[in-house]
Amino acid sequence: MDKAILITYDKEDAVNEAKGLCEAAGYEVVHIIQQNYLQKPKYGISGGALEQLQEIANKIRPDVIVYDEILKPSQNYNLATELQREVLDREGLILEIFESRASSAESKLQVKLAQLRYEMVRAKEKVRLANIGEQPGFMGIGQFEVDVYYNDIKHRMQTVKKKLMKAGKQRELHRQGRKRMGFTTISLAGYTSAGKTTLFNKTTGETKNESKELFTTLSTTTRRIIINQEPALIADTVGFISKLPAYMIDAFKSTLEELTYTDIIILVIDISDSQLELRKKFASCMRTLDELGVKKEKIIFTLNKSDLMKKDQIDYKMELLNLTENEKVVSVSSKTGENIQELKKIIENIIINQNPYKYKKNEREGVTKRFGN
Ligand SMILES: Nc1nc2c(ncn2[C@@H]2O[C@H](COP(=O)(O)OP(=O)(O)OP(=O)(O)O)[C@@H](O)[C@H]2O)c(=O)[nH]1
Ligand SMILES: [Mg+2]
Repeated sequence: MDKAILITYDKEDAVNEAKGLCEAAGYEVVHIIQQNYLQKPKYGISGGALEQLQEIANKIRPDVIVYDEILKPSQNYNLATELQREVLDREGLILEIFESRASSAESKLQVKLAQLRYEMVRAKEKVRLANIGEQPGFMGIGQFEVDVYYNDIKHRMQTVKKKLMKAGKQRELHRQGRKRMGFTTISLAGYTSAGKTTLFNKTTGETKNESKELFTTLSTTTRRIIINQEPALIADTVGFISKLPAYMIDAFKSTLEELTYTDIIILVIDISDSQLELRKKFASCMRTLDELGVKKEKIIFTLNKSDLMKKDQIDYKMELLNLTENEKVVSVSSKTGENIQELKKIIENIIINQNPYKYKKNEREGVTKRFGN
């Protein structure tokens, strides 16, 4: 396994998440440098910290230095030159994970687009440096090569975007089809590693990959389940993470867009997280859902991993997230199956409320309501 030195914040949750990302990308973290501030102009870290890092890197000889924030191209260049090693910032790291995980044609395209955007930012910086007459540094290439390089990226981006647009249209058609057939659609959403796939497997009898590694799921899987004797569609989705640049969310837009059109969203929350992590991740999820234009009424707040917590701890955390008054809250364990029936009941009620006429009719005809598969 390749070795990494990790530069991150002086906080336990930041360290854990960054380590998780490194491991998901296939790096073993052999040393951690913690800083309480990470946005220093020239190297991202202070001169003192840089010296310390140089010393350690000479001893350990890591394959890569991971910087748990977004670095400007010039900062990345400065740092890599000083250390004579590859430097990977948070964006680059997440891109590596996405690249290794993408399996469907669409997710591969989405990752490609994100990578090209990442390159584009760097190409722009090269153009800027070339324009002010500075040696672009990176590869010591001149204005002409920079232009060629820039235009090439632009061109490739257009090609990928066109293909993605086609995939998006295909999705739209599927969506309309589902609507015509009267299917209720349910999507699982939540921070990466919250347990979406585990819950998906539990409710559908599927055996999709679940793992403690971050970003196990990158493409959407949809399955049919029966609610009130009617088929509904439930979809597993890509997880959220904080400090992700807008363009990356944008690249995954057509996948995430499903959340905008879905009838019900099961927001999976890992209740076993520390208070700090819990609040941070919750805020990050709510922000992303809001940006996608999801209505709050559609959300079922599902506090997962209840098997790891005592009841009063769960109650306390529910209060922390301001969810006590909300009737669409349920704590479950996707592992043991505890309270999954409760969750299904909430889904049932929402469906009945969303289609009052249909279900009144069923009642009159004496159809018994049942949820099962
Ligand atoms: N104890 C416990 N562990 C759980 C529960 N649900 C999920 N897990 C574990 O949490 C980890 C993450 O689960 P996943 O289902 O892969 O999470 P995800 O939200 O799909 O994650 P990504 O696809 O990576 O975004 C796995 O190791 C699961 O076994 C639960 O109810 N209790
Ligand atoms: Mg998953």
